[in-house]
Amino acid sequence: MIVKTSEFLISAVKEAQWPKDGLPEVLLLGRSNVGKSSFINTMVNRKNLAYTSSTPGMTRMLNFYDVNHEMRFVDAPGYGFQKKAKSGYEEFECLMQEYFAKRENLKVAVLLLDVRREPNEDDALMLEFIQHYHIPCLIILTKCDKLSNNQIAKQKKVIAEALSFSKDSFCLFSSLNKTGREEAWKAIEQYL
Ligand SMILES: Nc1nc2c(ncn2[C@@H]2O[C@H](COP(=O)(O)OP(=O)(O)O)[C@@H](O)[C@H]2O)c(=O)[nH]1
Ligand SMILES: [Mg+2]
Repeated sequence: MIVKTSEFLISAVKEAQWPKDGLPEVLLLGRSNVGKSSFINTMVNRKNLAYTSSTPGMTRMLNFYDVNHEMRFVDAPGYGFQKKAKSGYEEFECLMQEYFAKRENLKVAVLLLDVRREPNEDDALMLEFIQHYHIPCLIILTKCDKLSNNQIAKQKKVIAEALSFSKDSFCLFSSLNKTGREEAWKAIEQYL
């Protein structure tokens, strides 16, 4: 994908605010701080299109970003902080269920995982959730700049086993040095 234009559209708190057209959407999912906003910025070659924040859990909305008037990235709230506030978790679940169940624009879910971490229960649940709705799922391992190639190879195994997912289908990504950007675009474009 050659990105010519990118723009923030809306932070939607309810379905009525979702864009009304047929453009394909790529949903980004992952624990707070995994690098979702940085991923969007890297993919569209912008520094601050998506807001990178150190205060997770502040948003209960879907952020829509247009790319080339051809497709959209949809940034979901990070998960993994909800246990502290049950009501927050239910809100997250409702929001995601509504989007998954109703949104015909949704073409692929991109699950971001920190390459350094073993996936936890939340990650496994998120993957089950995606599979339950029969949405194609791409797994991107973020922050690859933090590990050596050797360590990355080991982590790929650990993560694949934890999620029963093929390690060969992982995209390795770094927003810091932009590795994996082309590969991630190629993987995403297959679904658009
Ligand atoms: N070293 C490194 N840091 C990253 C990378 N991606 C994100 N970060 C940092 O991780 C933190 C959280 O990133 P952010 O994109 O806001 O995560 P989000 O909560 O999933 O949207 C920020 O301090 C980013 O600068 C990466 O690929 N490499
Ligand atoms: Mg973010």
